[in-house]
Amino acid sequence: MMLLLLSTVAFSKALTVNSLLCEYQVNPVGIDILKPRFSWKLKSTLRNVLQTAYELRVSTNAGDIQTGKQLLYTSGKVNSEQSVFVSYKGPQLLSRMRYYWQVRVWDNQGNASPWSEVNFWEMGLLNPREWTAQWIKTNNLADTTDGASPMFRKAFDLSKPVKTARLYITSHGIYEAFINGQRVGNEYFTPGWTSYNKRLQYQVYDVASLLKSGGNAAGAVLGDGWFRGHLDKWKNLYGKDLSLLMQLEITFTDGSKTTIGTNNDWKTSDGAIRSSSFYNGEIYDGRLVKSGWNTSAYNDEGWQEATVIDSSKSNLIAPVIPGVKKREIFRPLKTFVTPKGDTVIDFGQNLVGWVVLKIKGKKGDVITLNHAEVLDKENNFYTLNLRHAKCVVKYILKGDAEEVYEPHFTYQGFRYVKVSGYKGRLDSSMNIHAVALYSDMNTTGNLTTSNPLLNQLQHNIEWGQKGNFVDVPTDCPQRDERLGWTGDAQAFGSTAAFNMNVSGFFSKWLKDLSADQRADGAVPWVIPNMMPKTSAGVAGWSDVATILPWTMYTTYGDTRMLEEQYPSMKAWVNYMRDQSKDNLWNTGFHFGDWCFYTPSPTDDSGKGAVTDKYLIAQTFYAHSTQLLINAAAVLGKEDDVKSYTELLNQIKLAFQKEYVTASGRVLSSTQTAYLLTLAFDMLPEPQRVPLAKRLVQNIKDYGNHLTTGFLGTPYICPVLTRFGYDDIAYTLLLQDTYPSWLYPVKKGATTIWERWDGIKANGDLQDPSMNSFNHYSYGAIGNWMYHTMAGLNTDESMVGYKKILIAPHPGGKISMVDAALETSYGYANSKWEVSSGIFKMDITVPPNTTAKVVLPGAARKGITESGKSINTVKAISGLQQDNTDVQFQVGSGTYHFQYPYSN
Ligand code: RAM
Repeated sequence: MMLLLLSTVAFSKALTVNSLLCEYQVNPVGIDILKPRFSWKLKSTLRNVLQTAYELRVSTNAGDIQTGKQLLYTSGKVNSEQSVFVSYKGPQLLSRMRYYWQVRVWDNQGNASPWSEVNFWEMGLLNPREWTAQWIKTNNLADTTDGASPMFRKAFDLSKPVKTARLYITSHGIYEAFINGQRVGNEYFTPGWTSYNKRLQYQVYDVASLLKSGGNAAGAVLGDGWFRGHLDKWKNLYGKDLSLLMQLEITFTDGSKTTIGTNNDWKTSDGAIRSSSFYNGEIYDGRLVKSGWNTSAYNDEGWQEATVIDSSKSNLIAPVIPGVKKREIFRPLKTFVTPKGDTVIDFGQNLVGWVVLKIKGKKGDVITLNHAEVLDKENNFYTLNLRHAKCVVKYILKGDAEEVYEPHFTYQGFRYVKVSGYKGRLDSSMNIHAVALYSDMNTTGNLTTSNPLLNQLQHNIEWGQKGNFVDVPTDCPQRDERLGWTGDAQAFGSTAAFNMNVSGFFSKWLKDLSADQRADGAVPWVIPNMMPKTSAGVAGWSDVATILPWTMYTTYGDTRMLEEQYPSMKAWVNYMRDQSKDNLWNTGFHFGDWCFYTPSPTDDSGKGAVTDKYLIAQTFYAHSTQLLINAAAVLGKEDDVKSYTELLNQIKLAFQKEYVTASGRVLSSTQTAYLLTLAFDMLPEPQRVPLAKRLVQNIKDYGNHLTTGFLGTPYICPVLTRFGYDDIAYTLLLQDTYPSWLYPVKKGATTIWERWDGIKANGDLQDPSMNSFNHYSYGAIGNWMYHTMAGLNTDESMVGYKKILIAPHPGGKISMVDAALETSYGYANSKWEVSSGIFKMDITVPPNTTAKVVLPGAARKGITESGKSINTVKAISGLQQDNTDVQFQVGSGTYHFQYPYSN
């Protein structure tokens, strides 16, 4: 009887588990993590749900796992609330093996979930010796940067039916692979950009469905990519030769196996891609297409033998996240002729990707596409700000009935496309469209307000992120730069983590940071580092080494990542310590508060907001040390906590001695100096409030404008809020004259600009040598918009949103803010609305989390939840009236609060 009862409880539908992840992916094929971690989400119709236990099981056979027999590993029932990053603890995992897993959970309401659906992960090649394929290159002497793309092919016969087939592939340069004429996978610019000499990713594809019995062919085309293409003023940075490593492993239904690997049996030639580079674009000659070159029937007599080269395989790694994929499609908004006579298409959005053509014409006709982000004052096509990047795509027609073309190894940042040479009609939305390409990350955040300008700002922040998260976080996506600038990434990281799931994206990039960090601890300006070794170790840029791991840890609760980055974090802090004299870091080159406000054309009255670079260095030295201490505490490194806490005290004392006057003034008298001093607690408690007053005065002195650059901007609204100046924070947020966030919005921006005045008030464009219209740094305000305006964040006491802090700060005459976030536990929502003296607050707290809620401007007795007194809600505890707020803890579920409110 007892048993029967238990089993009825066990299959209650009130609780299910879904959204299974292995590491950062759903069903990853080809990982090399030996202790992968599992995450799942609970789904429940009830309120106040916490997981009390879980059970995991793993099998190498999908059928067996369902029966619970012949399991490779079972965790047994583990009493734990952990549902994110739960580590595999079973027997050693083997190369190539696919593992199936599922999970079930129990909750605090007496429910047990059924077993989840079965997911899987598959291991890559764990030992470099398992690569029997050889690196091959073309022996065409004309094969150089900007030259024609080399192609490789191999025909082979399969006489038995195929059971499984995997393609393991990487390249020096970027590749597109084909089997029997079909493109393999849906990723672009593979194998992606990493610190190639130390870490080169390979991809694994399930290609069984592309094979057939009889004649087959495998092939690949290579492009310069990051490997030998132009990067800044350099090229051939990782080598001069493009090469390919491709290993096709086939298992037949009878259990026998065969491997087709690159070697000197492979044939090579070139074809239609005459030149292809990220900065310059692509030249494609349709007349030179070698039709069917990647099929078995093709006659490759004229092709040469590929040359085997001796190149390392010991740097090969499996990716932790998928690469760049095609995302949104844009149809032309309008096509027009400029005053200079150019035919231009406006796609309505500054996007990053390319244009797809579907056209008809005569053989040999040339269509040229130029790309631009903006038009100039006279509405002419403007490309000066692209500097040396040509951004031109040229397509030479074959003369077929209809030709479809898109570029291969290039991408452009553009809103406008100038079309020349085309004689057909461009007005039909069918024949030309643009497609955005960026790293495959799930959108997690959604923020809407009652203010359309703020909604456009949020849109611009999101598109700044999409356009610049192209395998690595770049500063900009259009000019001859597009590099992994560290300062920009540290400024924007926390905002990025609201908009999209960036945990795998940044964990990949942070590994490259560790790989490229100098032996003395200096962190390069850009990651992957392609600059001289001396381009390293600057305040506010190199600090990405501590800031980003900490942000990722607090957002996603990824302790292993923190542990892996810890040596890098510590090395960076030690570098600053080693540079310092008497605990003061005041040497070396620094970028300072990049792109801060300066009046133009002259600065006679000294309004330029120049912040002393060494003051900045000292504050970031302290900040990084603090984050190192935080990480050490999480990881249980008590000795480090102790010694770096002592160091931190010395750093702050040295700061006070050098940069703070007896009356509490700080050198320099700029917003950024005040902000960094306050944000990083550089002053003793009693001096902070007076300094915050100076900050506010300074903002007023500039007519309620910010003057901050890349380093100060992320802190301005958070610091104002912390010291009780929400009103000033809102004034800055809603300011729409230069310099401000809404000024570009009013000028028609669809992305975040590099400079506060990329387009000046009179319509003139800023200095073309530095005027990107897609540079996400200033988008760092997004963090405050989610965190404070909407009031949605993780509670610091339980990171990764295990406990959520819902504490909105209404203001700025905004009547509605609605922020939703897909956390690691599920959907969280904070929506507030003020109208006719009533404050409405709708919140959703995902299962297996709790929230601390702070209702602003509330009196306890006036609050209702779903129409009933708040006192009657069971899931609420610890109700407490503060000065003007009411706070409490709440369990999972959706709640609708309402109370009288006056603002
Ligand atoms: C510029 C980049 C980047 C900035 C550095 C200092 O070239 O665009 O945004 O971080 O310089």
